[in-house]
Amino acid sequence: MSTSFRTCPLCEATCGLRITMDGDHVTDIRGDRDDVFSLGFICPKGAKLGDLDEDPDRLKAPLVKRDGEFVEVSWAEAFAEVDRGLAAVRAQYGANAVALYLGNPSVHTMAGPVYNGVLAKSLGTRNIYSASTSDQMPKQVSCGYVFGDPFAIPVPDLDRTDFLLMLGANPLESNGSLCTAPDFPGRLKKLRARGGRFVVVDPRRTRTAELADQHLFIRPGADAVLLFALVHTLFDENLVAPLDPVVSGVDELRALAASFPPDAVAQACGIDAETIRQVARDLAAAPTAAVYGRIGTTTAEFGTLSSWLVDALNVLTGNLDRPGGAMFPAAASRATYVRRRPFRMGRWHSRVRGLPEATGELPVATLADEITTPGQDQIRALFTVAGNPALSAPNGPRLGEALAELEFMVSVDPYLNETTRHATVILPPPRVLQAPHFDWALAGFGVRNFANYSPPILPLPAGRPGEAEILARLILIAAGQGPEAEPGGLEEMMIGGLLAKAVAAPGSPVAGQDVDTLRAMIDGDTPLERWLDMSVRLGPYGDGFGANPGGLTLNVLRANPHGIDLGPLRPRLAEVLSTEDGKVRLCPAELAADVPRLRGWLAEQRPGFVLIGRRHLRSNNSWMHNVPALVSGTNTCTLHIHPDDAKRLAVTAGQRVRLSSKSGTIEVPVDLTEKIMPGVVSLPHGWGHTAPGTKMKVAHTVPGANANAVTDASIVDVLSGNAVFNGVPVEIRAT
Ligand SMILES: Nc1nc2c(c(=O)[nH]1)N[C@H]1C(S)=C(S)[C@@H](COP(=O)(O)OP(=O)(O)OC[C@H]3O[C@@H](n4cnc5c(=O)[nH]c(N)nc54)[C@H](O)[C@@H]3O)O[C@H]1N2
Ligand SMILES: Nc1nc2c(c(=O)[nH]1)N[C@H]1C(S)=C(S)[C@@H](COP(=O)(O)OP(=O)(O)OC[C@H]3O[C@@H](n4cnc5c(=O)[nH]c(N)nc54)[C@H](O)[C@@H]3O)O[C@H]1N2
Ligand code: SF4
Ligand SMILES: [Mo]
Repeated sequence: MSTSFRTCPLCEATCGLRITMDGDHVTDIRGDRDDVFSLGFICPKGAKLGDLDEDPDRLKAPLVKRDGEFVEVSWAEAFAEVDRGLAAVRAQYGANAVALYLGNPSVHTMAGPVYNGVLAKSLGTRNIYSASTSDQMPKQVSCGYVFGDPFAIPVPDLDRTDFLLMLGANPLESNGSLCTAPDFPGRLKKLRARGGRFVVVDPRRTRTAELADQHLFIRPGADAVLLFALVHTLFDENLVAPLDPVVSGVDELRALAASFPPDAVAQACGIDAETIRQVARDLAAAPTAAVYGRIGTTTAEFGTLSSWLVDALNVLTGNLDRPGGAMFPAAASRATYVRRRPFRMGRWHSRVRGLPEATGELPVATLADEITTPGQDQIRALFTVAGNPALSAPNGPRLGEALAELEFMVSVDPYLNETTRHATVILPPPRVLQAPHFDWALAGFGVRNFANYSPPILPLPAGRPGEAEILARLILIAAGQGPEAEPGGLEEMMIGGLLAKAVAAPGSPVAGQDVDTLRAMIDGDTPLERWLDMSVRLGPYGDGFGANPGGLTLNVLRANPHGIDLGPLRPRLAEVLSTEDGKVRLCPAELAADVPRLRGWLAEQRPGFVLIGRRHLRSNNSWMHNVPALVSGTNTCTLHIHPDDAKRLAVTAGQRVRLSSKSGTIEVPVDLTEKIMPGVVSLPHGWGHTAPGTKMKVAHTVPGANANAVTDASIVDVLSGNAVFNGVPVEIRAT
C-alpha cells in the first residue's frame, strides 16, 4: 500500500486528493485534509477518479481506421498515418482545409496549455475551434474590451465579500467555474456565517439557490436586461460609488442604461421592478460586494452584454479590484511583467457565416458549416484534442454527420466515443495517474492565490507516450518534420523562445541576461517539468533565476505536495489593464453596438416553452457516464418541468415526452418539480450515448438523450459568436 497526493483534474475546483494504491490499483481516494486550498473537500467524481482511471474501456493503444474498422497499431504506425493523412489533405486543399478543435479537458491536463497553442500555430490554419465558444467566450470578449485583456477575468473575492450576487451559476453541482474555489458550498456557508448575504438569480431553485438569502427566478435569457436595470437604478438613485479616474465611459453607460428602467424589464425578467431596485440598493449598500455571472449568463443570446454588465456593476459599486469585491488573481506561472497588446477581435471571419475570430479562434457553432459547405478552404481534415463536440456543440448531431464527411480526422482522446468514432487515427493519452498535474489556467481564477504541482503517481509504461509527447509529435508532424522527429528539439526551442522574451522585457527579473545561462539553470525530469520550473521562476512569486532567493521553483513545488498558499487576492488592476489608453473602459463602443439588438429583444413577445441546461454533481459534460458509480441515483437525463405545465400538457412524472425545436426532436422522460419556473424546461447536456461504433459499455446502458439535438447552432451571441444553450424555444408533446 502506498499513499500519494494529487490535485484532482476533473473540474475547476482543484481539490487535493489523498490516493491510496495497492500496486497500480487505486484502493481509496479521499480529500487531502492538508491541501492548503481544499482542506479535505472532495466530491463524488474525485472519489471515483480511480474507477475512471481504471475504466476498462479506456484505450490502451492507438487505433487506426482501416476499411471502416478500427485496428490497434503501434505508436510509430499511428504517427506515420497522421503524417500521411495530413500531408495529403494539405497538398490537395491547402492549410486552411485542416481544423483543430480543443475540448474542455485540454485546459485541465498539464500538457494542453503548454502545447495546444503551438499545435494551432504549426497547423497554420485559421480553422481553430474550442469549447470556449460553447462556454465562456462572451466573458473573454467583454473583459477584452473593458480591461484590454481577454484573460483578465475578475473573480468574486468569495472568502471576504459581504454580498454576492450570483447569476446563472450553480456551484453546489458544478463546484464553480471561472472562480476556482474548492469547497465552494462551504465557502458560501461561511459567507453567511460571517453575516454576509448572497442572492441567486436562476430560472431554477437550485441547491445553490436554496442555500442563498434570496433567490430570484428569472426568465431565461433576460440577464442582460436585468443587469441593465440594476445599472440604471444605481445611476437613478445616486448609488454609484466615487469612481477612480482610471474609469472611462461612465456617462455613456448611464445614457445606455436610461432605456432599461426596472419597470421596462420587469415583465421580460419575471422579476418585479421594486425587487430589482432593492437588489441594486443592497449591492450599493454592502460594505463590499461582488457580482458573478456564469454559464447561465454566457451561453445565451446576449452573453457578452451580460458579462460586460456584471463587471460594470462591480466597477460602479466601487468593488472592482478591492478585497471583498471582484479581483484579479495572480497565477504563479503567469509572468506579470509581460505587457499585452490591447485586445482586438474579428481579425478574420469564418468563411461561411462571417462570424468573427476571437482569441485566435472561430465559433464552434459554425464548425459544421465549414465542413459541409463546398468552396475554397472548406474543412477536409480535423484534429480534436480532449473534445466531444458531437455531443457538446450546439446542433451536435448535425456536427456528427459533418464529421463523417471528413477525409481525415485525428483525435487525442482516451475514449472511442460519439466524436472519436469518426476519426481516422485515435491517439489515447495514458492513465490519469501516469500524468503529472499543474493548473496553469485555473490558478488564474483562484479565490486565493495558490500553486500546486503533482508529479505522476505511476510511471509511464515503456514505449507509451504521455500527452505532452503526443502533442509534441503532432506539432512536429504539422511543422513538416515528419513522424519520427524527436520532440526534444521542439521543447528546447519553446523554452528558448520564452526566455528570449523574458530577457528582453523591461521589468522582468532576468532582463538583459543571457538565454543559454538561464537555460542551463532550469530544473526538471521531463519537458513539462522544465517548462514549469521556468514559468514559476519568472512568475510573480518566483525566484527570478536567483533575483529573488527563496522564491518559487520546481523544487519548492515538489517539496510541498499539499500545495503552496500564496495568500488572499491582492489589488492589481494597474498590472492587468491592457487597454490602449490605460483606462477601464466602462462603455466600449464595440459592446454598446449590440444594445439596439437587446432593445429589439425586449420588445418581442415570446410565448411557448424555452429550454435551459443543468449540471449534476456526479457528471461532467459528456465523458463520465462510463463509470457505474457515477451514473446511478439522481444523475439522470430527465426533463424538468413545472407541475402546472405538466398538467396542461397532460403528462405525468416519468412519462416520456417528445421535445422538439427547429433543429430536431428527442424523447426524454419528465421529472415534475416546482423548482423550475413555469414555461421553462431543463435538460442536462452530455448525454445521448446511442451512436453505433463507440466503446463505452456502461454509457450505452444509460444513454439519455442529447440536449444538443434541439439547440440551434444558427443562433449565437452576436458579439462573441458563442453558442446559445439557454432560452432555446421548444415544443413538448406527450408520446
Ligand atoms: N446543451 C449544452 N451543451 C453544452 C453545455 C451546456 O451547458 N449545455 N456546456 C458547454 C461547456 S461549458 C463545455 S466546456 C463543453 C465541453 O465540450 P467538450 O470539451 O467538447 O466535451 P466534453 O464532454 O468535455 O469532452 C471531453 C473529451 O475529452 C476526453 N478526455 C478526458 N480526459 C482527457 C485527457 O486527459 N486527455 C485528452 N486528450 N482527452 C481527455 C473525453 O474522453 C471526452 O472525449 O460543452 C458545452 N456544451
Ligand atoms: N458536476 C459537474 N461539474 C461541472 C461540470 C459538469 O458538467 N458537471 N461542467 C464544468 C464546466 S465545463 C463548466 S463551464 C462549469 C459551469 O459551472 P456553472 O456555471 O455553475 O454551471 P451550471 O451548474 O450549469 O449552472 C448554470 C445555472 O444557470 C441556470 N440558467 C440557465 N439559463 C439561465 C439564464 O438564462 N439566466 C440565469 N441567470 N440562469 C440560467 C441554470 O438553471 C443553472 O442552474 O461547471 C463545471 N463543473
Ligand atoms: S469538486 Fe472537482 S476538483 Fe474537487 S473532487 Fe470534485 S471533480 Fe475533483
Ligand atoms: Mo465549460
